[in-house]
Amino acid sequence: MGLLIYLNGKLVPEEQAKISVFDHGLLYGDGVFEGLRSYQGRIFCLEEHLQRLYWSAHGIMLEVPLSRQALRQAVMETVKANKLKDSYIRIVVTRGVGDLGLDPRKCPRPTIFIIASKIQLYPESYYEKGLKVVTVATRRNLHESVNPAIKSLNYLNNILAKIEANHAGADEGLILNHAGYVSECTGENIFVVHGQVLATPPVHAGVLAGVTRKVVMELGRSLGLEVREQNLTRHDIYVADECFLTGTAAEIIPATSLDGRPIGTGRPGPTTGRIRQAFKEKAIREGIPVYETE
Ligand code: PXG
Repeated sequence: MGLLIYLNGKLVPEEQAKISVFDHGLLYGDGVFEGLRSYQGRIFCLEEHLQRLYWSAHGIMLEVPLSRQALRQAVMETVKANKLKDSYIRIVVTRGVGDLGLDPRKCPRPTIFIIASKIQLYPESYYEKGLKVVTVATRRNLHESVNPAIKSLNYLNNILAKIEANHAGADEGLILNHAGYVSECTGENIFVVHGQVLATPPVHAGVLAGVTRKVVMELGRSLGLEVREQNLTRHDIYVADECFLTGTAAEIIPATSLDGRPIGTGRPGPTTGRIRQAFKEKAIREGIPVYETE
């Protein structure tokens, strides 16, 4: 059976969930999105994701056509309608249908849809052996252009980086910013472990303020690590004890080589393991319940 998709206020079967070819989300990538997960019937970090969606929309002067309360409800209903316990949820808001010009004033009504489904970016074995990462030539976009802190539908920069990584035979691409500092990977934030220090680039290095990133920083502190947001160079990763990537879809995944050089022992390290375990426990404990009768 197909999925039920929330589209502009209604739940419709996926075959009927169609978008106009005049939608500016499609014509120009004019829109924003979010990706969330539910674990055991609880939506993890729902408020943080909603907040970022409204900020992303505000950043491109797009009005989300639902109040925060109504959107929260719509997300819950979409998960419920598909009877999902462990799910990946995508919320997309586009500028809506307009004409063939790019002027957003010609788009009177934003389009909104929510897909509740599943996602697995990497097979389970990759979480045990770690990812091969290569530095790509594609640079992170400047803040003065589409700010990387906006989760917009313009992901071509990230996709080009992913293609470069694919061509190099790697699992992920490390993207540097224009100053040559580390920003993030194509759809994940990056962390390094040096002794008792857990470090990740600051948002101003051109990274998305990842929800998983924030949770991991908190978990790091509660595990007694010194957590720093600081500029990192590739050298900092080459000489790290451990490295891992974070994202809602990928969760926490070890990175065990960069540019063909093993990181640390070349195998996932103990600190990454402790953080992964703490994350799993928090995720099932703390989400917002979708099904009241539990
Ligand atoms: N950086 C970027 C550029 C992202 O797109 C993250 C970091 C992690 O953020 P959260 O809040 O999820 O911890 C993301 C989110 C994919 C895919 O297929 C990845 C994202 C979104 C959609 C698809 O890898 N990542």
